[in-house]
Amino acid sequence: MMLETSMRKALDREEFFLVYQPQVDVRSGRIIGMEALLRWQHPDMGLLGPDKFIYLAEDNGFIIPLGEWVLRAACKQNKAWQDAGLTPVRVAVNLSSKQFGQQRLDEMIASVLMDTGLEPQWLEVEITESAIMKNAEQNATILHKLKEMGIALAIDDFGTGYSSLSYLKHFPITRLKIDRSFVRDITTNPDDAAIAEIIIAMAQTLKLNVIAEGVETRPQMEFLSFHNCVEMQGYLFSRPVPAEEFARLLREGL
Ligand code: G
Ligand code: G
Ligand code: MN
Ligand code: NA
Repeated sequence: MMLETSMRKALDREEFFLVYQPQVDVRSGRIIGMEALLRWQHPDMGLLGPDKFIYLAEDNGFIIPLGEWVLRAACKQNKAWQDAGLTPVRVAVNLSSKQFGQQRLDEMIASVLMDTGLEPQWLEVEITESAIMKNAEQNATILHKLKEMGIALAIDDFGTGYSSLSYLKHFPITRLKIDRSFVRDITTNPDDAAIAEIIIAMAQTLKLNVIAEGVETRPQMEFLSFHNCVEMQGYLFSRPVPAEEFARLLREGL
């Protein structure tokens, strides 16, 4: 069966699942959040990452029900962990630009929060610069509604888009995620180091939180924390892990 056809059946068959990657405050060493990342356990093709099927779902419209499923599953899981007495943390969910074309994205998100009982402060949505800019005016309206609801808004892959910085003024952004392409060679490439430092300084000036992605080594971590970026995500701390394992990390620490 074509991947595109089997995708529609896969939701009913519960072949999709989420893994969670910790976000850490390196000052305390504590988990302060997690990014929910989609996986597909395909019956014939094995485990598929989003790079294998998200673009198809975006092309054929399936991203709308799939994106809602992801949000619902992430919020439900986070609420369940809170109810079980685990340290409350926020969950970050990736949104596709196609979901903004959806009528009433803000209402969909509000109803998921209502249904799951998760308070909005524990949800963050991640959007790329290009997704925001695709339909800037309409998106600004939606994002302001999310902000009024108390939901956090992170810019994913920050620094890799082609957009002007002026959108930072017009959108209610709460966090910048330094793209991992700048982090990779941060200790050896002066240009990457300079870019990361500028993003951190800009976030401070604009009173935004900043988190570094793709942190894999201690020297990268030390460079970033020396330059006042203390929130990090990457293999140095943990890979994205299944729910049961994430619960254990929350309970016992990293
Ligand atoms: O988890 P992984 O490193 O394989 O993710 C690869 C890409 O897929 C990342 O850019 C990530 O933002 C994207 N991605 C992961 N989960 C989701 C999801 O639930 N929805 C959307 N739209 N993108 C996702
Ligand atoms: O684009 P987005 O930031 O949503 O993508 C997150 C992706 O980054 C996930 O696919 C995740 O598996 C991957 N990732 C997370 N930590 C690391 C890391 O330390 N190194 C690398 N190379 N990839 C990472
Ligand atoms: Mn992301
Ligand atoms: Na990213």
